[in-house]
Amino acid sequence: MIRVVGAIAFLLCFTGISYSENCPRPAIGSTVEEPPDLHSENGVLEARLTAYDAPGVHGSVRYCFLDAAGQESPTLRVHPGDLVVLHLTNSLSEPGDGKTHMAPMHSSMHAPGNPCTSGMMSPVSTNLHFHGLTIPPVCHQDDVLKTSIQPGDAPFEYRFRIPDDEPPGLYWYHPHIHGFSKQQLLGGASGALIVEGIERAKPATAGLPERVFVIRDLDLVNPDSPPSKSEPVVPKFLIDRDGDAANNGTGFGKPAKDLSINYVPLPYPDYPPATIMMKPGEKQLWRILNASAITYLNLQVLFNKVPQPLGLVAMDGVPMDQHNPDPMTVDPQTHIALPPGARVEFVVTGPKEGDNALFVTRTVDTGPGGENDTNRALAIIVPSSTAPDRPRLESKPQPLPPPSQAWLGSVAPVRVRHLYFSEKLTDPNDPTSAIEFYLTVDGQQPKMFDMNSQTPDIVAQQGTVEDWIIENRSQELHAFHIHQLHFLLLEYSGRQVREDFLRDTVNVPYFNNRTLTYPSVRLRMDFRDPNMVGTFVYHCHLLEHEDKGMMGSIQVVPAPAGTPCNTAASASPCKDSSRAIASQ
Ligand SMILES: [Cu+2]
Repeated sequence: MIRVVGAIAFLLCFTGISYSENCPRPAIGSTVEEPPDLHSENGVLEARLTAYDAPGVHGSVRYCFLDAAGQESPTLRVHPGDLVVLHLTNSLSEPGDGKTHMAPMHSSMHAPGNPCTSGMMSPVSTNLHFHGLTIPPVCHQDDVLKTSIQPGDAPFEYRFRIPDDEPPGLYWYHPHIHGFSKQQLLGGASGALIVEGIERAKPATAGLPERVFVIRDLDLVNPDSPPSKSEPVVPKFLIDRDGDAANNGTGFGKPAKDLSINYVPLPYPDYPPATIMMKPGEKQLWRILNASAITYLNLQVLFNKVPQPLGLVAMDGVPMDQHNPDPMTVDPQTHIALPPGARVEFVVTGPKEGDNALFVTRTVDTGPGGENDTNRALAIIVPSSTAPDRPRLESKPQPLPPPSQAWLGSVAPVRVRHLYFSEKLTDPNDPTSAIEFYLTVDGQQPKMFDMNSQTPDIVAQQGTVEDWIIENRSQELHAFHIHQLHFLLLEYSGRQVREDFLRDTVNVPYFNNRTLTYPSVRLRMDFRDPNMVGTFVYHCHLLEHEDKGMMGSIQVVPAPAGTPCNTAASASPCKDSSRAIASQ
């Protein structure tokens, strides 16, 4: 049951939003506006971004990035091959309590004051991670292990080139300050990045109007409210070990977090929906980013309570079916699960006049140790011939050249690695004691991620492909994410899956104490692109888990000299996969 009532009462009693401060937010129940766009020009996207914060309700803090024109968290629109130059200024002030918590997470051997090396990560530090892009893990490009910009630092320059073969699709940027990622993401510090040209890969999208919806989570606006009386009665509200509303298995009751869509808040307990305007019966490409810190989505579009087919064209920024000799036009689904960090792009047809149309998220069973991700409406879809015209994708696109590398599913892995997610009470005798979160290479000692460590947890070789089997030994879902690269999901919970697309973020099912083995996923990891040479991280994308240690580091070393694909000293990409062994 998705409720759409109560909006008016809610609007009257809600007073927490201010328009006079940094990072203003639209009113509850607003029409959803697209994020502002910054387009590259003549192959360059150069922009100024400033990180701001402002006090929110109940001691929370709002965060945002403003561009030079004062636009909030703009969508960065680029083409493959473009140069991106971002001048990032840190204007964070930690308005929540006015105190400064400078908590050095890195050894003093690194010069303080140098944003490339200080590793100083505090609530008022900032940096940027470009989630999904295959760009080098080095300072000024996509490093989050050392790069950290403090308030008062000179504008910090990000400068990188979008690879010529970066798949067209939806990517995103957000700060990645270890220990404080959750807080900043919950506050709204995130934005979309679109590599243009999806219509070149998926002709079914040519000429379609395009929408961008960024779904974020936030601390509850009304944490003390009882659930709406229109909901079924649920078990007594419990707090999970992370301090959030615990999964009660019903889809109702208090959620762990509220949601917003393009910053329009959707607060518990009545979830007054936002409004999406569409011309009746119009086909559109919807590009949806789950920028939540901890909330899973399970998206549906309902017309008169009937789930509508959503024609999937891309997941996690990568068009589907690109290696299939007989590609389907689109992959029709009636619901789409999206863990924090993931993206989906699909074709949807607008409702007819008179249809009762809703965009919703269904509950997700996050496990007995997980958070409560409830059923709720995101937006009413209003069919109207006066709905604004949206920018359209190119109607006669040049087809994208076929991929230059062999399909990942047909490349034999050079090794299999085993990793596992686990959690431990700091005091095993005290169930209320704090939890430590681990992501461990099997055989190594479980430990919280250490920003001071100089030793990578995994060393892999550029040019190769590996299979990783990742177990979940805890009783809640985790979302595995790795920077710099995509992978192919081969097995989920022991079952083979045949996916024709790549991901960079995937659910790992929880352990329910009733099976002989731990649930797992098997992933084929693609280390072929030379851009990823260097050291970077993999982690749980539930950011409170990442902040509390559920992360590891990997060093990708150049292929040895003399191998056919050696590009260690060369800028020319090694794309011929000649070192890869076809398995069939
Ligand atoms: Cu997790």
